[in-house]
Amino acid sequence: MAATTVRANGTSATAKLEKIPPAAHPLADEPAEVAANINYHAKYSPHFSPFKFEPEQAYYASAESVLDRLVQQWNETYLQFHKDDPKQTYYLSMEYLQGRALINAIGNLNVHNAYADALNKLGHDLEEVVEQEKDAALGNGGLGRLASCFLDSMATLNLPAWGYGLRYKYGLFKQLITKMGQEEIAEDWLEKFSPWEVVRHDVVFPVRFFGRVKLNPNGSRKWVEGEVFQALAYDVPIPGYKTKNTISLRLWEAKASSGDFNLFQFNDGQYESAAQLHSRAQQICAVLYPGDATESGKLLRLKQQFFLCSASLQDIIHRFKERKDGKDSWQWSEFPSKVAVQLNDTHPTLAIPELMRLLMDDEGLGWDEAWDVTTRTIAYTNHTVLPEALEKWSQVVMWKLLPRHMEIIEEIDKRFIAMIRATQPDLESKLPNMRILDNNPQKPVVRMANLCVVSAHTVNGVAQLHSDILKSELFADYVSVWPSKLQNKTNGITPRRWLRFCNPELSNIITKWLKTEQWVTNLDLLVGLRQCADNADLQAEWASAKMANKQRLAQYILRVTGVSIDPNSLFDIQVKRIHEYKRQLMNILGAIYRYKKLKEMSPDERKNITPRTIMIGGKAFATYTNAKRIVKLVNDVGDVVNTDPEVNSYLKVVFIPNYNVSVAEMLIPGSELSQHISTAGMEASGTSNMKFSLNGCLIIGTLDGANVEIREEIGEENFFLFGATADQVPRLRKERENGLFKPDPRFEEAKQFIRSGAFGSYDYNPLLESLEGNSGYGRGDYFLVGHDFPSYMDAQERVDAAYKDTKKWLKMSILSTAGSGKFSSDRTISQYAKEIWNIEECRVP
Ligand code: NBG
Repeated sequence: MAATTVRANGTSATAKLEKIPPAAHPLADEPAEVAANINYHAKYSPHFSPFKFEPEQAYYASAESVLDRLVQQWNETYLQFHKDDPKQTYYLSMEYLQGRALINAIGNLNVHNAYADALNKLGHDLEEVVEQEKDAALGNGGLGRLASCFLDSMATLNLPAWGYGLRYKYGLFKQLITKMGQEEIAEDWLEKFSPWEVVRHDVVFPVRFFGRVKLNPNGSRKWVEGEVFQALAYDVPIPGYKTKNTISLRLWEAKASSGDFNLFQFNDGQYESAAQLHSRAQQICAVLYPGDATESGKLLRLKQQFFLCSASLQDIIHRFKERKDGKDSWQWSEFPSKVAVQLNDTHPTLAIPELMRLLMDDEGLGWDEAWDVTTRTIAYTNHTVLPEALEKWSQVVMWKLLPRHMEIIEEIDKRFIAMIRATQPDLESKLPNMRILDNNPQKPVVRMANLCVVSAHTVNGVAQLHSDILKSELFADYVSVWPSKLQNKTNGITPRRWLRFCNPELSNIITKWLKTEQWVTNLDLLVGLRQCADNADLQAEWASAKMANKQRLAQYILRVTGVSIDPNSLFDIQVKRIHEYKRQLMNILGAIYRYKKLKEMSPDERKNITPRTIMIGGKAFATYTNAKRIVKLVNDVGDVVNTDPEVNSYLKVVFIPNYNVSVAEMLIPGSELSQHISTAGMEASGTSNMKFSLNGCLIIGTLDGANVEIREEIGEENFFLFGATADQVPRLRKERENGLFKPDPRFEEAKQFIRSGAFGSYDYNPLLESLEGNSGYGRGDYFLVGHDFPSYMDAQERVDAAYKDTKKWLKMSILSTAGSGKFSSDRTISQYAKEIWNIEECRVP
């Protein structure tokens, strides 16, 4: 095999390279021309010394070859947008979890096979080449991945839209599992370079921090002095699926200018102070979510947020004015008919006062006109109801960093109060909670979510249940003021990355049985599988695809953890950020109970047990101690269970290290059961639940987030439901406080087993304490693990029984895929386009 020879020395590939003459074929789609174009890049866009053509070199040359075509399509798309001048959407997000780009790009461009053949001619294997790419992980979890799925759908639907974000040097950390548990190490995705970004040296905007507000003689105000950095644009192409439309993800990088470099000081040996502003510029985009425990950490995060908002809005205004230039007369009031700005959570809230400032102080608009433009332009998506995740910025810090914006925010707050008093005096008592400023003298803060609700024309939640909770709880007071401001937009995922490309085996079966590939862009067509869910041939094909994916996954697990798992066991997976509300602790307690029971059984009794492999993966925030203890516990349980010869053919527990987009692409196709078991009312939506279900994986879960809708779509008989509902949670917490909670013996037994030292001597008491007592900080089982545990274990028994009936299980699996059509991000984005942004497709012919 070519790939193995290459891995051995790379010389065979170099020899093959010699035989293919390098030639520029930017639009090649025949393997021979593609190979020539790859070779062209290997020769004439060199990044390495010329003697090697190993998988790494092949990756960079292939990516550059793909970029040729993307650039062509990109330019055509820009041109089309320029010509048609449609209303455009600008999606502002502090996070994008793009993952790898190569396999996605050649899939969307429909040149996958051509690249596979071309690389073969060059002595390489596409799969191995693809593995060379580092994940672009400029995000934490669901929120960032959602933004990336949205970009894919915007491009595929030919929508005139842009993504804006920051070009962090270090994205999400790499998770290392050691004897101590999780360790974080910096992941430099730009270490060599990213072939997917194009720096736009002509797109640069100044961004100011600190300084003061100057009052002009005419009464206008101007923000002056302070520090000024340059925001430089790096564009990443986002190709649509089988369309020429290719849109941009514009990532800003902070720079200081050469004028800020003190040559005199430098020559005088004062190297640090000579380049002070340069090193401060580097800090801005150095890391995603710098720790904010310290004051300087908080300041840095606020700087990042403002940097994104200011650069993006200047760019948006610049583009708007560019179109208007040369036209006889135009008005700022037309701005909202050309521009829609979507705030992805509250992180880019400063776009609101920044747009006000740019319109008033730079463009000379009055308050009322600027406010009218701003509020008709901006919309806000809420992604959480967790109080600790609702951003509140210290007024003291804000006055220091952004004095003009604080003036504007105070004015918005003042006018909001006046409006309520004038129009809804009955809400007077609610005002302290509704207003933007919280002037608590101990710690005066700005409530970013309130600023968004007051200023945006539309506010949306991300699943029906979540949107209902926003209306009835978090934002309930605003509903009577603006009855139609709150909407729901249930999240979605791109079917390209999350089925078509990550699971080609299953995709081919679906295409064969539906007799069309249209489902890739019209996911509702999957319902067509329902009528053949009982068909023995389909079931056999379905089972063999699943088995192939499970085997691939088992090899991966062996490679990264050293644990060998049995592809004939039930593959049960929970992967997501580690958080107490997501209740990985319940999962591992269940595994512990299962282990204990297995130990107590006779060999004959064990023979009736459904063998299981429980896989748990996810990153814990570096300073979140309980989350880290959970990671440690899963690893410790795995160490004991997996090496216990008595039971380890019936149970394995594996912690999957460094969960990220690429790992998800491997895990999800090989999964049979996945756990989405958050405390009801706490997970806004979840999106991995959609990915698993789309890939024919059954869900055990609570009535939370999008689980509710998934269950509705696929049928309740195909969903393993358990646990309290969202409306019961407050009462259950009260009852617990009043000492009325009676734990299930199974729950007590599992905890006791940990305390007995069965999984080592690590001190798990602080973690277990969180489940004890009826009240108190970090106690009293706030997430209701104890309450839901018995119904969870019962549901797990139903899973074991169902898995024994292979035909039934396969039918449920097919029905999961068949019912997942609603969860395409194409559906979500079409709804945003129609119901929030009011934009239409602008297709490159
Ligand atoms: C997350 C929610 C998820 C949801 C994603 C995408 C934040 C603040 N929220 O449930 O926890 O699926 O957003 O909407 O990261």
